[in-house]
Amino acid sequence: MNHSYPVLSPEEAAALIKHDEIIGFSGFTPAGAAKVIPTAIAEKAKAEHAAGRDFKVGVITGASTGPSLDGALAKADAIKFRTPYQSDKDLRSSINAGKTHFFDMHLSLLPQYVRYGFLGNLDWAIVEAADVSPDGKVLLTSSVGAAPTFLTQAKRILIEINARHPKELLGFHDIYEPESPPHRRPIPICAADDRIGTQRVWVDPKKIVGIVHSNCRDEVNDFSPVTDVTTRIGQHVAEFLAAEIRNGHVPKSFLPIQSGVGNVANAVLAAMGDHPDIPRFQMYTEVIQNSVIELIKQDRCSFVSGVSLTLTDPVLQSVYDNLDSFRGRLLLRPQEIANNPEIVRRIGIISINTALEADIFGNINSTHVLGQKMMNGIGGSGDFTRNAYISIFTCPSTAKDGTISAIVPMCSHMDHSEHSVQVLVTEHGVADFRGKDPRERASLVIQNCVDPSYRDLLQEYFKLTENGHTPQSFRSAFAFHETFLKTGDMRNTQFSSQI
Ligand code: 0RQ
Repeated sequence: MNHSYPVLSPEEAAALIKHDEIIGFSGFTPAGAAKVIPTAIAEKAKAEHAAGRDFKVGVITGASTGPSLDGALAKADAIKFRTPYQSDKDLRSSINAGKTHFFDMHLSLLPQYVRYGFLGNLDWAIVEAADVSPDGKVLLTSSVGAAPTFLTQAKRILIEINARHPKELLGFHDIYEPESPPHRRPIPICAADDRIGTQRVWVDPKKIVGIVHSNCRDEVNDFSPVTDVTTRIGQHVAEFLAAEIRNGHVPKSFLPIQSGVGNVANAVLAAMGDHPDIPRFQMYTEVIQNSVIELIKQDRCSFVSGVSLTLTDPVLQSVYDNLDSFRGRLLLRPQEIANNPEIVRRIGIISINTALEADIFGNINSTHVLGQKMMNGIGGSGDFTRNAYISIFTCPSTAKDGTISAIVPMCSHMDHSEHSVQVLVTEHGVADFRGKDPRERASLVIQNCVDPSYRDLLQEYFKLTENGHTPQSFRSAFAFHETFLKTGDMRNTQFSSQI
């Protein structure tokens, strides 16, 4: 049956939302996020609080969103809980002040958590779209994320039609939702460019209670310019992979690449494009950042499957102005499919993600600054790392003008264990952990990856105890972190001679 949907103002839409309800918002790093309705919900929350009434909602998204969603709701103290990933500075402050309940999740798991009811029943899906047909077919915008699951699972739906996104995006999405166990079948993707689903999300049009028109930019921040350090990291990754082709570990035709989020990942991809021995390649990734579009334009990348077009305004516009040249080379999928361990293992993805901190044995902290403060979240890094053909982590060897060593005796928080991490790369070089025991790993990291200003200290730590399979000193394992908190510089560390 065909429906015509009521057109609402953002305020009229926000008026429908009640205290304590749970909302699934579209949005992924932060492409395709709903924007005008969440901002209006934040205003409603402020008015409710001023009138002495409680008003907080559960906020679930695909991944991070920008100031109009996470920022506005955090500033209005309107978030009851938040998952699975964030990067807005106001929300981050609220989380780290202990005011917002945030739980950090592997992104591939979020949609099935919603379907299984682990997070409670979704009252609303609030989703940005380029178009919606009278029979309930929703054309998503610059990301898919978890929006299909929110749309199918929520009791009621509000759609933001954002005029910034052209209707010609039809054909750039591949929407597929797996059945729940015990009825789940194999996900039939055997190559990065396989299509298995529909072009739009199909919903019951009776659930759509209104549409709101908007015209807002995606709130993607600029990337930091490539630096000498990030270029050297990228060159080491590219050289390592070129050698893996030469020595026969990786097929000559190469394997699909997954690349993480942030400035370092952006620079690493650019360096891969520049390396003469890396063949034209495909990507099966999550976040499609600016450098990926450049690789497609240079014809270094033949096909990219991802979840979101996390592009700065001019780069997104350059894609929209030339949609036909990207058609058939760019595909957006749900995070549940893009990050699915089954597919990552089957198609042999080479994963490249960024660490905040690594320890000398190859454990990785991607999320917590000095073990306590949440940065963004684990995102998809675990989905890919645990299942990759080769899992690589990159990071600059130091942070904050050298006062922090990114390589420490023991990670202050652990996201990826030594069992899943195969290669560590800094601007100084590569540590290849495959087939190495913990002592061998530590020697490699200290020799190849650590900044020279920390090399002697880490060597001294490693020699403190000769005992055990993984030599550790309980007294000194966090001496770097303690020293930084006391003096502002890890280089002042003095280890206790007692273990
Ligand atoms: O601080 O912002 O104050 O300058 O951390 O560091 O070097 O700009 O790194 O932008 O590449 O992001 C891990 C955060 C790296 C990102 C992380 C400080 C440093 C700087 C940022 P400033 P850079 P990037 C799939 C993959 C987890 C999710 C993931 C991330 C700021 O990649 O969130 O991988 N990853 N998903 O100074 C204290 C240290 C530090 C440190 C760096 N050891 N201690 N501060 N910094 N190291 C995609 C998704 O899932 C969405």
